[in-house]
Amino acid sequence: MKKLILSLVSCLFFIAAPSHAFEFIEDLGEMKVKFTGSGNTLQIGKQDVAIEILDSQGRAITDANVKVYYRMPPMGGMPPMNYKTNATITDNNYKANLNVKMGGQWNIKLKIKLKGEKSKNMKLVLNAS
Ligand SMILES: [Cu+2]
Repeated sequence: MKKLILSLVSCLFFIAAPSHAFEFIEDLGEMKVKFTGSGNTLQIGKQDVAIEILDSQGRAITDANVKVYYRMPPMGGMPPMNYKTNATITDNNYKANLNVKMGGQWNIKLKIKLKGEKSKNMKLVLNAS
């Protein structure tokens, strides 16, 4: 199952990111979420990732509350690693600074809360290197 997810993820990279940047787009009900980073995949160490949220008309939603959770599941006697950071908005884009402590598979969850609505999650798996 992990292998399947990873190969799906690499296919997405191939389709969505021919150059040096990853980009994932998902429709979460009324909003469309675009998650991008500057590397081919997550880099080990500190980096900024960007989250763009568009409404059904394609207009940027700039007053959402956006949190990025990133987690490495437990492996070989290593406890799970859990991190969370708040994204801040600049120029219609939410930015979050991640500090990825090690290479391997990370589960990413973008938790997005629009005013007066329940929060919605976008989940993906990235292989940091
Ligand atoms: Cu690990």
